Amino acid sequence: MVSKLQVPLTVAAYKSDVHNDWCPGCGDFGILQALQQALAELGLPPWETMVFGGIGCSGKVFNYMACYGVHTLHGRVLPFAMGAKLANPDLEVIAVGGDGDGYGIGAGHFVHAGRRNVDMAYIVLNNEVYGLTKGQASPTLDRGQQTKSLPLPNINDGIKPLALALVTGYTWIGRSYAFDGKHLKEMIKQAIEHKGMALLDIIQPCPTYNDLHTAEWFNKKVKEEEKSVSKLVTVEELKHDGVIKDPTNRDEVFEKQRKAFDLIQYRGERIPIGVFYQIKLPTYIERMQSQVPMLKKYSPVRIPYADANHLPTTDLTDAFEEITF
Ligand SMILES: Cc1ncc(C[n+]2csc(CCOP(=O)(O)OP(=O)(O)O)c2C)c(N)n1
Ligand code: SF4
Ligand SMILES: [Mg+2]
Repeated sequence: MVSKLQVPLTVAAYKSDVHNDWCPGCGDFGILQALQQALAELGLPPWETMVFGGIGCSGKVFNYMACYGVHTLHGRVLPFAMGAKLANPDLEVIAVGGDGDGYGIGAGHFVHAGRRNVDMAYIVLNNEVYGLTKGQASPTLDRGQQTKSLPLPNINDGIKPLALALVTGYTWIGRSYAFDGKHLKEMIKQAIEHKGMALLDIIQPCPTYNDLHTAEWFNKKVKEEEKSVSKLVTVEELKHDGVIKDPTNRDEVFEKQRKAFDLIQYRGERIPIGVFYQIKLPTYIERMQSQVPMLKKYSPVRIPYADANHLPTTDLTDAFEEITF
């Protein structure tokens, strides 16, 4: 269990002095700031927090944070992060990557992370393009859309990541927006605090390559009335409560899954944000502990492998005999 600090932590405690090379106006800035604020408000010590990065502009989030972190391989942020959490459940583990990273090349890991339900948060910065490699269509760009790097409109359908998360077992599923700092910070806090695998998909404008879904498009100014009309609507405004009260009640689970699915497919003028689905189910570690009782006492990194005389605590004689003969 990560210890919560009594003294207030400031956002500055999570800021690194690494030079930031994101483009001006990139939605990633808002997400980085909200993540640092969320960690500070939760009082999670930077030395017990690990942020893993995928490959892409989004994968650099951890570079700009003063906590432990690993820049992983393209599409492999989840196995790295899950491995760290399983080895040392005392760490707060957060994986941060892009839509190309997680829903494209990393799609296989995305599916299996759902059914494992490791206790961690996965934050996806969804800009519908491969930003770092100059704006090719990502798996979330819809058919017929043509962003500025595409010579012709996209011929593939876009996938719905939240729907994929719903059918593969993610136990907390939410969406937020990069430039709604208040909503985003609260959603990040909830995803981190949820005990199980949380997916937070964040709509992230990429002003350099996605010229269709810009910050202006999401928050359109109506000139005559001089006011902004947001494209976003909260699930609460749409009268949806996705939190399962009784995980053993199959009727409740199916009904809330069905409603969450309807909202994910929502074809209204506005795009829903918020928590679509949340259920409390045993985590991977809890299921492991029921089979390997020693894990209740020790996390894997703390299992004593040798006694005071430096002799191994495990008798490997039988195993060696099997290997030799
Ligand atoms: C195995 C492999 N294939 C391809 C690449 C090239 N590559 C680097 S980043 C990237 C796409 C990143 O897109 P996304 O995950 O959406 O992140 P963004 O830059 O949009 O934040 C690709 C294809 C790579 N680094 N490794
Ligand atoms: S290319 Fe797009 S996603 Fe990458 S830093 Fe620039 S604006 Fe952000
Ligand atoms: Mg992207």
